[in-house]
Amino acid sequence: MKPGIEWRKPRATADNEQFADDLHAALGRTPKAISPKYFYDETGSKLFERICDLPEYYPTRTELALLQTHADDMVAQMGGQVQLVEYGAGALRKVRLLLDAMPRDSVQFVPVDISGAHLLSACDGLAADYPGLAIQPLVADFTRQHTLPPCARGSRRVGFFPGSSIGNFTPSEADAFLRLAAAELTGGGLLIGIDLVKDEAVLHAAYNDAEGVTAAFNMNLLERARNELGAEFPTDGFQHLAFYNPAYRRIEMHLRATRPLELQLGGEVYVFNEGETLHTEHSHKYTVEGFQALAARAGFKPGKVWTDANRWFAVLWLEA
Ligand code: AVJ
Repeated sequence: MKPGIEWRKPRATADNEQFADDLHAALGRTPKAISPKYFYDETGSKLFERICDLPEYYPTRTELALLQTHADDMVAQMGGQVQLVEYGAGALRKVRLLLDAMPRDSVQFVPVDISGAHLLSACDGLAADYPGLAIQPLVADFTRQHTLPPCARGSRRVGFFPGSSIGNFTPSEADAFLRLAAAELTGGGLLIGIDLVKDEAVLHAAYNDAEGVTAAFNMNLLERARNELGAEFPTDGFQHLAFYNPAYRRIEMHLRATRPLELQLGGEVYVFNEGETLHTEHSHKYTVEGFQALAARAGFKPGKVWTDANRWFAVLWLEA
């Protein structure tokens, strides 16, 4: 396998035009709602990394510990030569724990992320720390049709989807993603992290941190609209709202209008009543059994499961 970073030209999936179209659509519907993928510009990606280090935000820490303890066992499920595809790669922190357990020349690493500049600088850092590792970053929205580099002969393609990022999807979106993944990973498998159903107070604190980093992360969506699309709205017009919705077993994040107000975007005026929200994210929580059933319907065969003593988080191996 050819070592070093090979740069694949991004397709125009994450540009301003798409953001503008989606934001218009989001503000025009009732209730107002937008995809959380628009959190992740450069600033948003950095804020998310700060969230991962917050004392209240247990998922990152818990999953890192699982990867640390069980990397050998996880890698053993994957088989010899692999093309390792990380969906929503971000800072490339977790994958290092897997790479440390794999012979350098047995893996072709394909990190996929929507945030191009952020992905490339993360790849530079990874290449410096893992000389000789073949890295082929792909800037793309992995929920849409995308083309992975060809998998070398004799290699299995293995997906890595940590962080419970799948929680951002509704169950039907999760089903669609898992079907797409099962198709492109056929003959290999998927290593996926999921956040488990737990005490509501623990969940609530994780999305309402004392330092207000999660609030800034949520508000960054409006900052992007202002800076990139010229949106106009009162600066103090919105506040962060995050709560657990037990009926759907999910955390919901919203931007709530603190008073009746208008948001102008590209010649359109969108009205918010006092207390009305723009729904920005949901973060679904699962049981191991519930998630395995969802994955099985999408074409995976559930395998090993690793979980912490509190059963707050789980990493699952799924055969494709
Ligand atoms: C990246 C989707 C897993 O849902 O916990 C963290 C994003 N939002 N704090 C999550 C997030 C607010 C995170 N995921």
